[in-house]
Amino acid sequence: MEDKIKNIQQDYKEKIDQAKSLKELDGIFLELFGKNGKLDQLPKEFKNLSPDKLRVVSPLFNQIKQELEKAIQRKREEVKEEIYKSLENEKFVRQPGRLQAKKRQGHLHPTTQLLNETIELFSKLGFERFDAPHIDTDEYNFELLNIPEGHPARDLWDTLYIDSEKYGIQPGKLLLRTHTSNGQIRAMRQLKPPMRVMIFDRCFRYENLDARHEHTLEQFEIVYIDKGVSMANLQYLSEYFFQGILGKDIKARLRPKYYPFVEPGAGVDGLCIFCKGKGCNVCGGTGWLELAGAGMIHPQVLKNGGIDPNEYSGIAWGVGPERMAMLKYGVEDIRLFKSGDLKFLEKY
Ligand code: FA5
Repeated sequence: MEDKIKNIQQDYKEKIDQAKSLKELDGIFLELFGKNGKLDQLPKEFKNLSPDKLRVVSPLFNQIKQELEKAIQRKREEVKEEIYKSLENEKFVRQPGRLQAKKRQGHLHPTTQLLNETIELFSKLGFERFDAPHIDTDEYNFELLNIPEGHPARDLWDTLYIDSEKYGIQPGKLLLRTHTSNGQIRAMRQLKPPMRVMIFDRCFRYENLDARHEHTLEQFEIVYIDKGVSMANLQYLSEYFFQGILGKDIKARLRPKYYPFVEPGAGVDGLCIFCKGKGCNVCGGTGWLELAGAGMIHPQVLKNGGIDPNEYSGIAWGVGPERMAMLKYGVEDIRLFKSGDLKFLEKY
């Protein structure tokens, strides 16, 4: 039995020394220690040995078993080391990982898409972008637009005021603009007629939030001043816009509506895109949806902008791109637009 154990030791020491791969070493390990492996089977034969013999054979067996196990482990480390060395000189070709290959493509936000379409429509008619500040004075947002302090019309805009005293400005005089109309007077003073401008971007209101009201909202407004501009232009431009965004069959309707900076003022309705005028739940059975506010610029506002109302007339027209996007894409709640919810945004 001792010879048998020593022979196994001899044979396998050589085999282990000559092994060149981890796979070969795994095979050797199984031959020795696996089920029915050479060393695994040996103890079965120990039962025939005398106790004296067993006292010699048993420790020898354990010693050689451990030696072979260690020899395999050592050789494994050597083989690994050689593999690492050989890889140092390899040139690697980078391939995209699975995540990279499936990189998600982003797209423009639905409100931005609608805003861009609107800008494109009016650019074709010669309207140019005019920027007005988001943080503005009471003067530009209200006073110069015929809305002096204490005027009841201020209630139309729930305003977020800034603690202006901190900045050395009289209290209540600094605010977050409530509408893009804050750019009207600046545009008039800077550009002089004839002029066609688009004022757009964010506005802010101290609103009770619901499915149609946001505190941070988009607006898009045009100001068109020239000789002989009339309500007919307003009707034409409203229909041009509705048809460009919502479809060729969407007519526009002007209804009297009060805004202090226009006279006459108009609520601009679009034919309901759902029932096409027949009357449904969305339009409250009227067949029309109010989509914009507009009117002929008030003579006093023209004067405030340095323009002679006897020589020129103008129209101002403002719409909420988010409300338009709700209609166009069938979105039920305006708050989804700024929710950052990717499941929602990916649909558009
Ligand atoms: C105005 O803000 C006027 N400056 C529009 C105007 C311009 C009138 C030029 C005359 C001449 P109004 O408050 O109605 O008007 O808002 C205009 C549009 O902004 C609304 O039709 C609506 O589409 C959008 N809007 C108003 N409030 C909100 C809100 N809280 N959330 C989302 N959209 C809003």
